[in-house]
This record gives sequence, structure tokens and C-alpha cells, in this order.
Amino acid sequence: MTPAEQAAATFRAVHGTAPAGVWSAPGRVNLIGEHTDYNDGFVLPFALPHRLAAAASSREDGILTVSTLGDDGQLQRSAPLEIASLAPGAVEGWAAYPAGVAWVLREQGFGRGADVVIAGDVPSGAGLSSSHALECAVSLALLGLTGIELDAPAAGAPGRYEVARWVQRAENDFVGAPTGLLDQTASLCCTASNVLFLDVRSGEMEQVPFGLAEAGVRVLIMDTRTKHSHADGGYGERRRGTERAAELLGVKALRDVTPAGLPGALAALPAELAPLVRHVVTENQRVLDVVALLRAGRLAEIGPHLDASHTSMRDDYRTSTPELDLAVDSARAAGALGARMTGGGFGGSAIALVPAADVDRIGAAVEDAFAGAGRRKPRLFTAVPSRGAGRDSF
Ligand code: GAF
Repeated sequence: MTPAEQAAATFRAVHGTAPAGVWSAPGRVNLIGEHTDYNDGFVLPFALPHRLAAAASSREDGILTVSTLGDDGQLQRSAPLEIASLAPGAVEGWAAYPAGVAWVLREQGFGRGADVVIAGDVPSGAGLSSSHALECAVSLALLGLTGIELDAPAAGAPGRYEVARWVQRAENDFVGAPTGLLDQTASLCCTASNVLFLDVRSGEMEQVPFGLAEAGVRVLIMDTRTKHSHADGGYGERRRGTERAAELLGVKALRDVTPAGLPGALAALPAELAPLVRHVVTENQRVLDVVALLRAGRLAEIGPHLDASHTSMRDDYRTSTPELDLAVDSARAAGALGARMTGGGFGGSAIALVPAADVDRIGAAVEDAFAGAGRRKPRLFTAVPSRGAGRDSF
């Protein structure tokens, strides 16, 4: 069953009728460009084939109910939420994500009651953006129930990037996770076969072809199955550090520090902030370098930039973990062309660019390394760039 079929079937089981529609949104990996989004910089994600689907029907009483079918097959049901009374801090736990979306859409004039049932296959807590897939699918469902489809926009309807900004507001102000724009934009704006080159400052986007098969390579995703959450302190602390550094340097955001200006900036900063700035400035440049290689059809040559990105996150930004380092190091030792942690860090997943013929061998070497180190078996899979969020037939 597809996620859409599963969500529709679960909706029927819970509510006794077919849903009015099903909308779904993918998880993502970020190829490169980490912790650059909230510094007005560049990111380069692609959408996973894994999706969360929201089956939904309108309610006339202004109430939102949400049920989710978890990875473990268990159905969790939120308490009924009155949309008119939603306010930051009013809802806790997983239900805060869909409630935050209902809250932000109410603020935009789309405050309608609904029954929503979520199902799908984006691994949760793996740093692959399952929470944003959920938020984006629910946004599309609640908009869709008011007659607005992003793929066939009516006059005055929001664009995908605008919806991404609303989802960011839900996440920042309602859920309380101080995340940037990478994940929602990836889930809403990525397209099949491409990576999305996004300039967060201007909102400009380019779909850059990412022909893995033609280049004879694959992206191996290595979920370390270790904890990851951006509502926790480390992410916010890094973010505040970069904002403080920008303030001290007298720039709007670290995007304004160029590689040529980096030595001067580093000399002017306190020792604890300098490595954060070095990461952001060099990472922005690595995104530009990777995009240049991809535009030139040289995908198989991007590996050293992935490696440098990981080193920078491990040593300067300090968002890696022993498990992420183990995944990256063991994949490289077995012949990966490049590897790095992906997403916010503090657990979650790493990616490796591997020759197509070596996927199984490199995956087995990573598993052996985890077993040898007494770690939990990682979840490994390959993924191709897939379509962004949209309405499904079911
Ligand atoms: C998380 C956040 F949600 C993103 O906004 C981004 O900052 C990322 O960490 C790091 O690049 O996924």
C-alpha cells in the first residue's frame, strides 16, 4: 500500500467514511549546506521517496482531530482541538505539529475544522525531516479542504514558498523549535530527479539535475538510530551563537561574510564563536562548489566537498556524534566517494556517495563497523530525488 492508500484506509477505519482527499509530503536529505539556512545562506536538499500522507475531511464545528499511524503500527489519536482557541504552548507532544499548522493557517484566514489521519513511511527521529513532512502534508490537506491546491493555484492562493514560511512559523512559534527554512522548502518545492538549490535570503530556487544512474553512483542513507530532536538545546544554542557573531561583526547575517573576509572576521570574534562562523562561511562556499560541479555534469566528483562538510560540522560546528562519525568513517574506509552527516545533527542520519556497484559491500562494511563498536544496527537504504508535496489519488 502507498502512504496515501494507507492513510485513506486508516481514515475509513477511524471515521467510518472515505476522506474527502489525501495529500502527502516527503522527507528529505540535505546533500550539503548545513546550518546555513538560518544564516541567510545556501542549501541543496532533495526529497526522499518516503512520504507522510494526510487523509482529511472537513468538519463544520471548528474542531481538529488528528490520528497518526506510527512506525510501530499503533494508532495515536489527539484530543479534539478547538481551532479558534489554539495558541502557542496550548498543545504538547506530537499533536503540537499538526495543531501548529492549523494555528498558522487560521491566522492566514483558513481556520476550518477537519478530521485528519496521517500514515506513511518517513522514519521518525532519523533526521530525515518526518516532522516537516507531517506539517507540510497537514498544510496541504487543510488548504485543500478549503479548495486551494498548490498544483492548480487559484487567484490569491499561496505559493509553495509562502506555505513553507507558514510552516516555519508553526514550528518556531507554536512548537517552539527554532529551525530554519530548509526542511519545509525541501518537502514542498523539491522535484523528482533534481536537487533543490535554494538561496534562503532571496528565496531564489534552481532545480539542479542530479542524475545518479548516469553517473554510476548512489546515495546511501545511514540512519544511526540515535536520538535527534531540534526542540532540544544544542540546535538553538548554535543558532544563537551565529546570530551573536553576525551582530558582533556588524552584518545582517553570516551570509554577508565572504571567504576572503573570513580571516578578518575570525580574528575579531571571541574564541567560542569563531569556529561557528568558519563553518557557515566555508559551508556556503561548498554548496556553490557542488552546484558548479553538478551543472557541469561532474556529480561523481563532489565527494571531497561532502567530506570537508562533515569535518567542518564535526570539528567546528560540533553537531556530530560518535555514531555519525562511525557511519561516515566506515563508509569512506570501504570506498565511498564522500560522506557526511545530514540535517541538524546530534544523532540522526549520514549520507555517503558510493559507486553503484559497491552499495551492498559498503553497506555491509558500515554494519560490521557498528557491530564491532557494540552499537545498534543502523538502518541503511539508497534513495533517489523524488517529487515534492501534493495531492494524491487513492
Ligand atoms: C534542521 C533544521 F530544521 C533546518 O532548518 C536546518 O537548520 C538543519 O537542521 C541544519 O542544516 O533540519
